[in-house]
Amino acid sequence: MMSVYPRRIFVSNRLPFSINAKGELKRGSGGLVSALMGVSRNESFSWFGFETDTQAANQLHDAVKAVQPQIECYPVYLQKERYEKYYNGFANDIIWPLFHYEGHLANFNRNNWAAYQEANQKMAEAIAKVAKPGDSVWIHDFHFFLLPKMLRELAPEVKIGFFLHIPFPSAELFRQLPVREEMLSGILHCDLIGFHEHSYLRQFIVSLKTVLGVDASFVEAECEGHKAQLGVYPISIEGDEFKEKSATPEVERKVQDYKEQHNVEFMMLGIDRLDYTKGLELKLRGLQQALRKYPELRGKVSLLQIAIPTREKVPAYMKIKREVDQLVGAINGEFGTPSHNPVHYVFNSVKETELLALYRRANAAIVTSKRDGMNLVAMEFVMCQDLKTPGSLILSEFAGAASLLSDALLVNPWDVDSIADAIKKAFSMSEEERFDRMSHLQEILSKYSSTRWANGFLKDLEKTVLTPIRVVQDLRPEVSHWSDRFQRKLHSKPLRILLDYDGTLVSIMKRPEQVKLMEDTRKALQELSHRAEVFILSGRNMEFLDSQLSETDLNLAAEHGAFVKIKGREWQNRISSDIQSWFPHVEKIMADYTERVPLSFIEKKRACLVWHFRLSPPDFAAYQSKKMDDELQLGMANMPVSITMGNMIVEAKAIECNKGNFLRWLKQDGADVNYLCIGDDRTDEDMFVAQNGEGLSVKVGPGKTAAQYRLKSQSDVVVFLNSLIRFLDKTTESRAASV
Ligand code: GDG
Repeated sequence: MMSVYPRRIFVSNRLPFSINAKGELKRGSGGLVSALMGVSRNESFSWFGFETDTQAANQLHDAVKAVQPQIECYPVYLQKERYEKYYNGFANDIIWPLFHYEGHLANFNRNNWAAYQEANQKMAEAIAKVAKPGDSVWIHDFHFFLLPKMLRELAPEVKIGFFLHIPFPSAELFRQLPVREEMLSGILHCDLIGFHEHSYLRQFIVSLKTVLGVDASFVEAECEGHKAQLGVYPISIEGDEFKEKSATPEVERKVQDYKEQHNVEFMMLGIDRLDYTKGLELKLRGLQQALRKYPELRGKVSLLQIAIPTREKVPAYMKIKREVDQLVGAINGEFGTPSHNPVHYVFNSVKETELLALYRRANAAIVTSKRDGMNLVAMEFVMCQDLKTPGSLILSEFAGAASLLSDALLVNPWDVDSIADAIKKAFSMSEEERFDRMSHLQEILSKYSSTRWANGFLKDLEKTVLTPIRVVQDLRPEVSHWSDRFQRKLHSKPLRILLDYDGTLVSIMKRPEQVKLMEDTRKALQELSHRAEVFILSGRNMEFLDSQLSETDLNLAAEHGAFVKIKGREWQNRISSDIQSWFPHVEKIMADYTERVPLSFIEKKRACLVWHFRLSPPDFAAYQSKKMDDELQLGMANMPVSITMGNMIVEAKAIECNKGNFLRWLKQDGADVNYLCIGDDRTDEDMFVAQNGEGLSVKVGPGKTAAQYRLKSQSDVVVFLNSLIRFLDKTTESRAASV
């Protein structure tokens, strides 16, 4: 046995092993277990999962090790009541319906959300105790959206991969989720995120943009300085194993039994958990329509539907069970005869040999999921087919498997005629066509096994290069929450404070001219200016800053620092570059776009031109703004102007109009002070970067930043300023007392 270093660590809701009531060790089945066991056949690996039984939690690690020495199984104990809330209350009751486009069934509840957070945190802590730098941690599925971020905080040097086994829904649906930001920013701390299908990845990217404002490509998303690779990795099954297992004499005997029991010309098979996503009622309606539309099928076609009981106490599941029961009765009532029932319905699971024999016996398998991440049943049916007597696969185009299995008879399950016609087609299909389709399907699945799937993902994860991430610390506005380090910086030297205006001291308004400084903020600024040197550093022009702040003792810097007014003096011009070389050209281009985009307008200053589109139709204007940005970047490449896209603006400004440039200019006087910079938007990042890790920088609101700290929202700023005043007074008093 080869031991690999760095190690592979797998994480799933439950472990692949359990201990039953008799104390026996049982290995789980299912696609994921086979895939991961397959990939790690000759290597040691670890696996983490929840366990609610204390005894099993204590015994599992050693019990597994005794029979499979290469596996380190780590059960993470969770109290039954907490597990219920996290697993059923949040994962199954919120994420599952919402991600399968059944948003009306999602029941959001803050207590269950708290249990989900707690479960993710517990898992992160358990893994962090074991994982070493460089190890790869592969997290599976929707139970763990928060785990990547939590684990990253505790073990920053492990590689973290995440695979979603269910669809990722459209952004329009995803944004219904009350905790949408937390879920997305949690997962973005991965190094690699994988999906079954390209369309799921596409929807994920749209959600990143809509919910977090993060621009991502199909291969990469960057957030808070960390890069996550993105990819499509359709899962598969161990096809050859299924082929072999389904051709054993034991299975063959069962096939013969079934042929005698189900003595019907054309037997269709359905194997689904009785879940509302699987579209059982649509399948039955499709069969009903086939029997109505094509009388020649009556008495010759039947459906054996195995419905595996699941979540039986949940109302939505009770409802679908009632509907299926009724439909089965109705169809058998309408088309049954004393010797034939068109639907044979089993509400129970079957043993593996029975399952294999049923796959082999069936003339067709029928999958009509409304949404399904992949659907392994369709693949298993294909690989169990004997090519001497091949059957047909009827497959919903809303199952991820449809993107791999294009030789199936693809149906839109919402269209009863589409299902009915596919049943008729499968029934009448020539042996030659069945062979062609099935042999092609088998060829695809033999070349692409679950082991390959897992290997492909792991190889890509192991290839990723860890981007060192700088964690932006949350800063609560009240002094009692400030860290010692933060407090030391504040009082070690006199303070020079640079404050942005819009979005920092005043909230962003639809119309910039409507902005007004609140009285409590003005008062705080005035007070602060008696305890520190305060600069209001804004993109606004001199007239505006004068009109809003003239009666204060503040220093003002307009047009991103191109013009400065030190308290008690006149405005001073810092520009030395040639503005005329670019200004008229940029103005002309912006005027063209203003004509094209309704309600956009140009704000003209002395050394800046700003094109605003905050009132315009958002998607159209966002698209035009990107075109404008391209055009300006290209056209003005050699001019002393910088072009940037900001929050609903495109801005062209003289190179001196830069908050970083202004900070460097201030520093030239060599004063022995600490700089505290606070701002909310992209232009403020220039000053955060120019601080070079010295002093203190605070970003206001969400989003990527170079700042060290973050205040949650603009309304926190005034609370913070008042706390700062009290803090400075207190430290001055204690300094005076100690002299
Ligand atoms: C999730 C996604 C995605 C079923 N009944 C019996 C039985 N099974 C086995 C099948 C198959 C598995 O369970 C079901 O897999 P699916 O893929 O169809 O569905 P989910 O469990 O919902 O899985 C899904 C999958 O993750 C993998 O990424 O494909 O879309 O929802 O292996 O054989 N096995 C036995 N008796 C049964 O009665 N022995």
